[in-house]
Amino acid sequence: MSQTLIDHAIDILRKNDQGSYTVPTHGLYPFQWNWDSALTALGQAHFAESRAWTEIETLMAHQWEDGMVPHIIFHEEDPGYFPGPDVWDTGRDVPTSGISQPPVAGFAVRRLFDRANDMVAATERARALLPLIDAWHGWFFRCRDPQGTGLVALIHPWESGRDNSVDWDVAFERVPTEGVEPFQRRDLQHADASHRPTQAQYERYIYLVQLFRSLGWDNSRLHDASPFQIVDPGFNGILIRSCVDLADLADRLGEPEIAARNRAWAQNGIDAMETLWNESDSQYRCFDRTIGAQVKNASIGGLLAAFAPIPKARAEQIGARINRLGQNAKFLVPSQPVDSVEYDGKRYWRGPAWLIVNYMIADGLEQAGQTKVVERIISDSLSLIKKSGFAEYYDPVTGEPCGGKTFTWTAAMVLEFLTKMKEPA
Ligand code: 9WN
Repeated sequence: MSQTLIDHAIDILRKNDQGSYTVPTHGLYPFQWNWDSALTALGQAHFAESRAWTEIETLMAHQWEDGMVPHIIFHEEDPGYFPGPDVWDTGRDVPTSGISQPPVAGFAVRRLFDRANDMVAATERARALLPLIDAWHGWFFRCRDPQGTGLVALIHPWESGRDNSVDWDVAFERVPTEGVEPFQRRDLQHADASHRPTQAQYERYIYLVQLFRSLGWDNSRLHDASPFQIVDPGFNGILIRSCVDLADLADRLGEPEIAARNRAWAQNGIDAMETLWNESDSQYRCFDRTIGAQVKNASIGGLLAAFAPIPKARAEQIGARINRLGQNAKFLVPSQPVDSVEYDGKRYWRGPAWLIVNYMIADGLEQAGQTKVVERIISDSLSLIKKSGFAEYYDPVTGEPCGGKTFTWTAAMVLEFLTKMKEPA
């Protein structure tokens, strides 16, 4: 069984490979996405080590002069996706979007390096990526944390990677829709409307894009100008983990300044993360920076923070919380608790389980010694694949496949999980 799954996963990664970057899935997402690529490289490394490095190099080749790494790179024209390059209008030679995405590349590069068979190539390629990722981290702390709190804010739900999370609902009410240019969504041609964000959410997504565009995509202005500023523990957990991993790599590659800088960012972030802890939920919560208050919701964002080296006691509490969530979710980890009023088991980030998030939570909890819950997360993830194939995400109660099919990062995570866990025959 394992070998069949491995062959299937490799087949998907190959079919979605465009040569120097990989599309998340044909049709629905026909370009390169930022955190998709970083996690995809981990899967590629199992059968094509050099190609894995290329995936991240292609992403970083489109970094902006200010350090930002865009969330989409529009390598080729494709009218099948909205919003395309004309809506973003960022003025790049190869068009890109104008916001970023969870910076998981620092973690991915370190993992590629640790596992490399060709150490000469790995050293050379990691050394070239190191200053680029360092500059990206610096960009986040400069442009998304201008007050120096230690934690960065998202200024668009697409930046979070968890586009329609319940976490954004209240803050999103404050984003107006007046002046939004008429548009036609393309996602509904490829996926079931009941699995996707609503029209009202899309209008606000586009309002923010238009606002940032009107400010010339000047990142020294966007944070303060945005009516949407959310500090997400999951996003910050990814950034912190990438800083820690980049620092370790920098030490090994003889770059002490990069190491020291990233270690300091990580430590500040870990200290500040404590302000997001919510004792009654036994997990972290988002913080709405525009009004200065915690978001009253306990989503997977507050669990994903465990990807960072948070205090052991916090990791234990999160492990226990995930176990409790597993009492009414057959398949861990639901992106929104099944017993919450807003839960919607098929609608994207409002309930479904995602393998990439499972992977990052499992990895962080494993480092914290939470073996039992990690085993359940991995076993549930593989059960979903066996039951429903390589989907974009899954209903955590029924296991039904949702969103896009033959999905790249899902396949990459299966290769990762199968190397961690011996399946029963
Ligand atoms: C917008 C590609 C991306 C993921 C995101 C996921 C979804 C895009 C969309 O697909 O977002 O970036 O158009 O819905 O939410 O996490 O990177 O797989």
